[in-house]
Amino acid sequence: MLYNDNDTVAAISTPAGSGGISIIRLSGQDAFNIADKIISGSKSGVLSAFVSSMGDHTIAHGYVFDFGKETPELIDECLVSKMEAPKTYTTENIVEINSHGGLSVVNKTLELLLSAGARAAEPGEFTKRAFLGGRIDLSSAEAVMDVINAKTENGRRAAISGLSGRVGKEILGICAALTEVLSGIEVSIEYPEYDFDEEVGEKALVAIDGSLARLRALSDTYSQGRIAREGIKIVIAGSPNAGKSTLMNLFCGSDRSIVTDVPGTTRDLIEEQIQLFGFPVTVTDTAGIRNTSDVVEKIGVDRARDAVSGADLLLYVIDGSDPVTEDFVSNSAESKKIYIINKTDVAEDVSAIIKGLPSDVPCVCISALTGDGIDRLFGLIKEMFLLGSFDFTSQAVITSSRHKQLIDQACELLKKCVESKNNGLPLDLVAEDLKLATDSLCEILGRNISDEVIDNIFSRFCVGK
Ligand SMILES: Nc1nc2c(ncn2[C@@H]2O[C@H](COP(=O)(O)OP(=O)(O)OP(=O)(O)O)[C@@H](O)[C@H]2O)c(=O)[nH]1
Ligand SMILES: [Mg+2]
Repeated sequence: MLYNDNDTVAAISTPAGSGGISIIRLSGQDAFNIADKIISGSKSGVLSAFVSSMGDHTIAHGYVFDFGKETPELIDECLVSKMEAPKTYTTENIVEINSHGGLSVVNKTLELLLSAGARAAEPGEFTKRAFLGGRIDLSSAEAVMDVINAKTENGRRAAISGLSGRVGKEILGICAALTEVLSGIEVSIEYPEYDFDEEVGEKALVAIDGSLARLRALSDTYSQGRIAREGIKIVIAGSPNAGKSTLMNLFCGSDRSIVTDVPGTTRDLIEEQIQLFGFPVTVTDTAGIRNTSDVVEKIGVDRARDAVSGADLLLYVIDGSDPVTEDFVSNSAESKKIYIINKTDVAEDVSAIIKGLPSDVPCVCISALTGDGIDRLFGLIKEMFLLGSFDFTSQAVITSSRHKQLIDQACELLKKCVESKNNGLPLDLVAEDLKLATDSLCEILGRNISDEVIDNIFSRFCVGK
């Protein structure tokens, strides 16, 4: 970062736009002096080091003034909170100004703070300061944005697992166990005359095995953690008139897509965010896939194919009452697929259709019109993604691909340690990989990592957090 981390920084911490109140936050060693330059305790605008004279962790009523004018101009009436370091969000001195939430008032107040000596905060800089100040580890800091962005129950639970330090604590515990092994090995290397090797080696194996099991369990939480954070992308595709839009509307619980009996009704992608079993789900309805010379419909079909390739789950709808020769659109190998035989309320016999489907892909018969079979479909989706069978409230859950990568890297290195030991290689070689594994885990907590990585993580934050 080009900026000096000792600067006092300011930003609007509430969302842009009009609201009942907005909060402008100021953090750094000069926060109180800077606030003094724009806030007065009296409506007449007398400067009296108002914020500096407030008690620690108190809130007071005051007025924001533009003292740069010949006659000080009253900008807003406000409530000011004063929080002295180190017991604050950033671990630094903090002033928060609760102002009336109009865009112009808030921007003017920020502008005055900047003229009085503050610097505009970078995205995530307040949280970055909390991390650099040692109040939270990097895994907790990263979870702050997840908490802000969480849109569903389980998203929130997974995020709070990170924020409350559950992940950090588990990693710290594993690091401590590995560090103990390392120091044992180092002692035995340093004092070869005592011949501890055998005993130290055995102890090391037990501890490494235990750590491996804990790390694998943590790594396994990622598939659920990722779903809780990012959700699942479900794409509904199939031939024209198969009932895709009717199914879409069942998912949404509203008439989101237009339904008619004219084949080719849906032409563009229709997307909606919903919640399924407490998880965020994006459902996309698509144009019926067929060969067409209609220019607009053709673009729609291309978009449908693109959407299919980016889906976590493809629901391929087949009209059970009038099955056309299907090409059973394939999506990428990693994503999941369910065949849906629709219109069972009017279809006579769907067994021939089922026979023609690949047997390794699940198939559900429904009537999107009456809702019959939809619970079976939801049940299958729940099973496929293990939704609902995971306890987010008490367990450490990883939601970040960075954490997953580092944990898997540490696992590989620990596996190598076990192999080296079993193959009779000297303990100092085992120690080398053990050290690297511990380093990987420390990176999750934000120890010994480059400024570049830190800046990159916080740049994804919003300004004001
Ligand atoms: N009987 C019956 N009719 C259905 C069912 N699902 C859909 N339909 C009817 O089938 C017709 C087409 O439904 P849509 O949902 O628009 O089909 P679509 O696959 O979105 O069609 P396109 O957007 O044109 O590709 C409409 O008249 C629906 O009412 C069903 O389960 N049973
Ligand atoms: Mg449609």
